[in-house]
Amino acid sequence: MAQRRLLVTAALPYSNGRLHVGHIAGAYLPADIYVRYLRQRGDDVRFICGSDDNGVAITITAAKEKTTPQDVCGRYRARQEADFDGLGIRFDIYGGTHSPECVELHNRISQGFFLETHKKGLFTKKTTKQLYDAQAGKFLPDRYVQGTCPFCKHGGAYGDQCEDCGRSMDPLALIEPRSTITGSTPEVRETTHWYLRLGEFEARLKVWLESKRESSGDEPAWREATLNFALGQIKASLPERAMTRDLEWGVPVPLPDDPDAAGKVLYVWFDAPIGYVSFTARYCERADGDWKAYERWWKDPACRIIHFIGEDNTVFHALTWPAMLMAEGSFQLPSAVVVNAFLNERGPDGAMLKLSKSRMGDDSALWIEQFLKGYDPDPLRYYLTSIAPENQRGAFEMREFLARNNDELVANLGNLFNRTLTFAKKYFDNKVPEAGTLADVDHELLAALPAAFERIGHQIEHFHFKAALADLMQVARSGNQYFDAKQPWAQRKTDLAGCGTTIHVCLQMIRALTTLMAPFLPFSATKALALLNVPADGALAWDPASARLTAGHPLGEPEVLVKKLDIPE
Ligand code: B3M
Ligand code: ZN
Repeated sequence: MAQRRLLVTAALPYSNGRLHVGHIAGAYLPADIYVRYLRQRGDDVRFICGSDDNGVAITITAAKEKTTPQDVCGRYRARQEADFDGLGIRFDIYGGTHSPECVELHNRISQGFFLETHKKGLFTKKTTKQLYDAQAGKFLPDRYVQGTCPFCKHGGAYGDQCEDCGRSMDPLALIEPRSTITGSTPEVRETTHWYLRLGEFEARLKVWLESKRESSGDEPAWREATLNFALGQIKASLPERAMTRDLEWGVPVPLPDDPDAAGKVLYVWFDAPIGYVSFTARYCERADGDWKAYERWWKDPACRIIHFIGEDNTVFHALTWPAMLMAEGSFQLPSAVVVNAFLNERGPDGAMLKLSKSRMGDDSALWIEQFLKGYDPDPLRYYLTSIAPENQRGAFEMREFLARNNDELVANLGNLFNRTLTFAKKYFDNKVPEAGTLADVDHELLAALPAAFERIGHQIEHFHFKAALADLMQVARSGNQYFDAKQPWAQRKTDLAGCGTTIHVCLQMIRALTTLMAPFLPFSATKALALLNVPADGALAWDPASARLTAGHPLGEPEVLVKKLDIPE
């Protein structure tokens, strides 16, 4: 297998709130599964994430919590990092667009990006009317203003985007706007900003997006919903968008000779995706002492860039960011933008509820922080992947989570490990018995393993994580069926060698399953290696030939792989 070079990113969470299961299911878990698989396969991959610290949302939280934006970012960032760590989501760098470690490099690269685009004449400098809160003495960009969406009539649309229909917004188009700072009705005043003429990129974006309908080489096609949404926006035509804001918090607009630029910063959706670049640069600086080495990832077509995001970020990753990259000109475009739909919560009465800060209580188990106090990470990784909103919205239900842990992870995957290992311990001196003479069914089962590596790998490559996991569970099920059919407990009394064959085959199966489950259930895979007494180093290579046990290999002490969870009445 040829080694490939890939840069994988997951959306940068705003550092003004906690993470819930919806965030994880949307972007971070699928990205982590993908990256783990690529590493097992032997690809050269870096996994980039960090906090989105700039922008209005953070300043609003700071005002509410009567503190500074720096303080808000620092606090939430630490909590988010702990959440990711607890779930086994491991980035090569977790940067922050305003974190002490990254802000200098981030500002420099973002400003360079802006200036290059400016030099090319792709911004229009324009004085326009904007909403202004006279009580607060502030212009009201983006989330500072809320009103009714003119398209879908959703009542809580923000000045930059309607989260209900996903369309990007002109704040002046909002029906009955109100300031989110003071609640007052804003007035209209004039201010000057720099607008990126997205319309000039429509034709190129269209060709590029159309090319993603089909897979090309080993680059998979994009999800249809993503393409339809993005192409639909182009069809309706892309407006020019202000890439600067009247705000103190953010990346200063780098036009020192222009008095109109004073007191302005770059729009958060301009600098946030550049965070992917600046964090890569910071990573390179840490790893090889040379921040410029980021170009090896961002400017070398031999590297492939994959963005994982939730559906509300589609406009920015499938249209604005690629247009920015085309405008600046020296970077390559992403190979794929992998978009998941929202995850809702299904209440006990079946009602679909939005996962949101305002609705969920502080101690809801759907906050990752809370969840990890009560449960291990793998059952959640399993459940979230099995209900992954890959093509439509999904729903989280606590009882279903518990039931699927018990009925699937424990009763299927865990059971195959358990029964095989206890049998080997009891009757084969805790060693791998000889394969002996293989009958057709034994052969078939062993021959199915390389095919499973191939198939599950292919599904992961194509971002079909849910299907890959279902396939993996099917492999485990076939192992249990084999065990049931062979009845080693009866075989043992009449045909000890045949019984050895059965256990040998089952051990090869659980050894293979250990590698196959590792992208999804990394903690369990590590434990499984210990149960099998296989040294961890290199043990999870995505290679059926190396995922084998030799006869006579001494096994570890049998222990339960997956714990049963209590289901409350
Ligand atoms: N912070 C939005 C979000 O968390 C935004 C993503 C930025 S990715 C460059 O939904
Ligand atoms: Zn709307």
